[in-house]
Amino acid sequence: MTKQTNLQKDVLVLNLEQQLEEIAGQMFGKTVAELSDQETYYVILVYVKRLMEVSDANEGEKKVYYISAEFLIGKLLSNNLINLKIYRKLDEFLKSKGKDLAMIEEVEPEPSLGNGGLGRLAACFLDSITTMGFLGDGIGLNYHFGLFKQVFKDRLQNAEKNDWIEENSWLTKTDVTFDVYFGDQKVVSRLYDIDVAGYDSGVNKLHLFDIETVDESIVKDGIDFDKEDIEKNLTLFLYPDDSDEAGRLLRIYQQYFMVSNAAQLILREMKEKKYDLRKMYEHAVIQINDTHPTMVIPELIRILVEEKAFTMDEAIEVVRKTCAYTNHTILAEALEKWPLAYLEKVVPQLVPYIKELDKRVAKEYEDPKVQIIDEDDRVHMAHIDIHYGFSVNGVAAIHTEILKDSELNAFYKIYPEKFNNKTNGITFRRWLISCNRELTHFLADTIGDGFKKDADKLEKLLDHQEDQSVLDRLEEIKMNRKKDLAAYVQKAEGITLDPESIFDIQIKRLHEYKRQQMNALYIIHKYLEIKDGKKPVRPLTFIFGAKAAPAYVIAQDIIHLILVLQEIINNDPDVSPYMKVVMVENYNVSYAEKLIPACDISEQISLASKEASGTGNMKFMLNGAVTLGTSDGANVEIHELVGDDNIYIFGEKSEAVIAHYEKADYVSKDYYEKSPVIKEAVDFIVGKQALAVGHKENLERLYKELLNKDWFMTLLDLEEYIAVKDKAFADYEDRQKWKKMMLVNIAKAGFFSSDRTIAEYNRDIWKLK
Ligand code: 8GP
Repeated sequence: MTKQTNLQKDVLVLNLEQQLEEIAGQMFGKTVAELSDQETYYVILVYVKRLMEVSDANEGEKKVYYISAEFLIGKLLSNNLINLKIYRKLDEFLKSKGKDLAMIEEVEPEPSLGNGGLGRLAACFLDSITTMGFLGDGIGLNYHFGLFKQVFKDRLQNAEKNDWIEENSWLTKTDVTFDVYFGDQKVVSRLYDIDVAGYDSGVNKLHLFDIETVDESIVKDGIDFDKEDIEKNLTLFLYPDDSDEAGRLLRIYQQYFMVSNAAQLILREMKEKKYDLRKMYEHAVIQINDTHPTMVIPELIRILVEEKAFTMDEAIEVVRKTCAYTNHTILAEALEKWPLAYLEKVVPQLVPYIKELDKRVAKEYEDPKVQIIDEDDRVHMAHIDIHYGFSVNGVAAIHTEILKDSELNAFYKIYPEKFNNKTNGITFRRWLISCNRELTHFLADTIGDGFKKDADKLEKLLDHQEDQSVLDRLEEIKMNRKKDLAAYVQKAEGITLDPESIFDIQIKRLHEYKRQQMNALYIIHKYLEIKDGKKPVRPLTFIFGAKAAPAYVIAQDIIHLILVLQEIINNDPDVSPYMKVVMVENYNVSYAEKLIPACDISEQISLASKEASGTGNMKFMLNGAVTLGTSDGANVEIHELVGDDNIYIFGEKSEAVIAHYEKADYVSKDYYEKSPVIKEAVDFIVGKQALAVGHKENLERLYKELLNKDWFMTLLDLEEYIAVKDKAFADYEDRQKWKKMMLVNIAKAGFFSSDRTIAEYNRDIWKLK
């Protein structure tokens, strides 16, 4: 980038006030002081986009392309201002015009481009890749309604379309279009870009492909639409319902659309830079985020063979050296296996290549577990990645070990050198600097602001463990965030929270393996204790936030149970002074940014072996919450870092859980019958009180599921969970001890910066300069 553009940026920053006044005049014919918050947001948006446009792009001889079905980026205004280092300047200017930047941030709609952990990780990675000065772009789809909006009606989750794209947005329409073929059917794509600004660094891009014929008006009731009209529906929703064949086919259409565009974009950039395609791997590395982008492998091979005169052997070799795969889950349901017939229908041109890849594997290896196409003619997408990529990584130490030892053991035996661990991380720019300004300022005053670029510097806080004023300030800041949250929840949910109570929070996608139902059973247990006259020393507040996949019936039932408990408990005058339950509606990134800083106890209670990593656990720790969790995912590494005294760990270990699955010897009813405490809590689900408020069908189904199946072993750990949780609540009263725990958790969080994770990806996999 030339000096000229740097200068341009400096001038824009220097003239921030004049620029904003000018844009306000052009857009609305008003001065900044006269603008509404909404208008002010649009004016700032235009200004910040201009600033990023003239910022230095990151440069390099090699680029990482992070392909992902989701990018859960959250609102962008605050983060962009922080990363561009103009937050304070803008804040002061707006104040002088009688405006509050925090209120303006509220106006921004949250992009609906992601679902859960894997999507949020992709967003943190883009921030860190850019901040660390690497050349790296994200590639995904521009979903118009993305993930559904959750609305509670009659204590049930309803799904509505999430209409997030406004006329003025962070998206920039480019003139890049590609032809994408589904067999003989041609569609034309259009690229939209979102600039990604690094912290005190250059910019990269998030490339989002769309189709111009998309028709939002075909979505009628809730989120229903004609699944067969690909030209109209292709980029409407993220993870469209796949409970029928049309839905599953649509997912394949989306995946191919994503990777065909990605392959064309990458090859175009290779050509523009006059790189030798035969050495593509020296200039490009493709990180395949879970299996949704897997078809990029056969697609690239196909193009190299059909259009670039490569032999099959040559194409396979080049692509193998370019592609790396990240696994985010061992849940069978998430390991994609597409019937060959579906691929024949959607992308017949890829099928000969997939068959060829399969044939080569079959020739070399007999083991049925490592074949690409199985006996039922299903294509195992992860197997393509593992055979035809150069790296396979898990996302936390224990997860990678499980992949090596059990889930992918047959592959590990063939390719031990491909397997590596990359423990997840989070960007501190969003999950500390942006969401908890007061804590950030206090930390900077106490230990210097080096931690903003080098997260390990947070450890300096350990020198202040005996410093009473530091401990007291941490407590005070936590109280301030709890008050902020209480005010917000009052407004958003109409529920009054007591900031003096303990805030116990479980926020994540709803899934049986994450065991929100176990938390609900604890709440029932507590409720009955209080009814019995055993009151907690201090009131307790249990907060949930979770969306359930619309086709996942039991997950909906668990939401229903929690909403029923919320109703019963909050309206029971004997109990509500001592405990409250709230399930916040439409939990998303913006809500997380309010909930996490206000949390005392972070619930990370998945069945050991099932949560690949978790990243919420890291965000909570960084904001001074103490983890109550199982030995699962990154909890294990948090435990190692903070030591036994600064975390509450309970439950069966992963080896024992895996053994239960192998021997098929877990019988939930045995636990129910053995323990009066468990029995009482489970029976409550279908007791008179619950049925008076809730729906019989949902509650009975959940009850039966817990008693007769309980695939994720809720009852296995329930008694220990109750004991350890009670211990944590009791310890909270030793305020001095608790404040030190908060301090140690913050101090030890540095390891979980996504800057560290990205440095490791680069060192071991990407090798960018
Ligand atoms: C999540 C894992 O469940 C979580 O433990 C991990 O921290 C996160 O990925 C980032 O690595 N997995 C998913 O979000 C996931 O598998 N989503 C399915 C929709 C594909």
